Amino acid sequence: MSRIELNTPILGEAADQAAGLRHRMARQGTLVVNLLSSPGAGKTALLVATAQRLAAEFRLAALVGDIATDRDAERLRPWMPAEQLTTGGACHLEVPLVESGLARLSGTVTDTVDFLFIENVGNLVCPASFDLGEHLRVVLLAVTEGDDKPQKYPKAFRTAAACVISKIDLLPHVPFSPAAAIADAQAIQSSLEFFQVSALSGSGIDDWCEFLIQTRRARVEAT
Ligand SMILES: Nc1nc2c(ncn2[C@@H]2O[C@H](COP(=O)(O)OP(=O)(O)O)[C@@H](O)[C@H]2O)c(=O)[nH]1
Ligand SMILES: [Mg+2]
Repeated sequence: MSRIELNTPILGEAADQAAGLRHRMARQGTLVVNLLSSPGAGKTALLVATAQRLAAEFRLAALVGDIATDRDAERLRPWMPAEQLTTGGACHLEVPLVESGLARLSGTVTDTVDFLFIENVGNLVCPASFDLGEHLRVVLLAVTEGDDKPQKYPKAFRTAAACVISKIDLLPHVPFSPAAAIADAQAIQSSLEFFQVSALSGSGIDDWCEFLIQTRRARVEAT
């Protein structure tokens, strides 16, 4: 009986593309950070708050995925070069779209950057399955979403290295237990690092930015 291998070459090609991008970025000293969350958890707001802390010392750039519009790239451009990746309906980003964004960025970013942030399409399901060649995957969970989400969307938490609990300024107004969310996420992946931040008040942003700097030092500066 003959056997037909389905998917394998395509998945192999995608893995090679992701590994190639990761290696190329590490060699030039760029830490690639892939941000995942449901829509509205605060990815763009976190990037603005991050840029406000880091832009004086580091070169930053962003690629922003959305199904439609370039509104997030517009929001980020006062702070860093940013290009929108419009998927036209697809629920996640893939490496070829990231590469096309990088090619467009090279029009404005002549030098290599220290941090490349990729804001994924708002969705806790599909983006978890696609390696974009990042060095650091971060999942955001806003306190307004409920502390039960890690167990409901385990892959996003299993594949991330860090979890940002966002909008903590709203904690007094919503029934959300950071301890419960952290315990559930740790049950999925014990090595997750947690940050409780508010992009609005700035609370927790310094620790988050220090983590980014240390991760860059460990992952790409030495290569
Ligand atoms: N209270 C509060 N609101 C926030 C915070 N971060 C983002 N938001 C608001 O949440 C909404 C969605 O934020 P946005 O950054 O667009 O989320 P994204 O879709 O994940 O990029 C906007 O109305 C933001 O102003 C925060 O730390 N605290
Ligand atoms: Mg956004």
